Amino acid sequence: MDTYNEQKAQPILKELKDWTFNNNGIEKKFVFKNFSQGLGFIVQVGLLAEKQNHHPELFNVYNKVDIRLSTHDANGLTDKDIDLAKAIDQIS
Ligand code: H2B
Repeated sequence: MDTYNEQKAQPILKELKDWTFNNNGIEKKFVFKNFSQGLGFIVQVGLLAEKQNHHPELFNVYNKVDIRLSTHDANGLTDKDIDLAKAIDQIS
């Protein structure tokens, strides 16, 4: 599967909302009112991930949720990550 390096990812990042390229993946930080809102979001992201059979790295501290997307099988950023990022943008 083709991977995008930071330079190749630039035009694609413009189609996404506030994702940044880092360490061969893309990352975004979300802040919610409280833990419960953040947890609800994590569950929604989990359902999208299951639907797409592509899974995010999730990090949660109280009302904050950090998401990192990269394709482990390809060792980098692929269209699978872009598709999941677009779906996450739709629900956030
Ligand atoms: N998610 C991510 N982020 N990277 C992968 O390489 C990956 C995945 N592989 N979800 C999938 C599942 C693979 O392990 C299964 C067997 O399709």
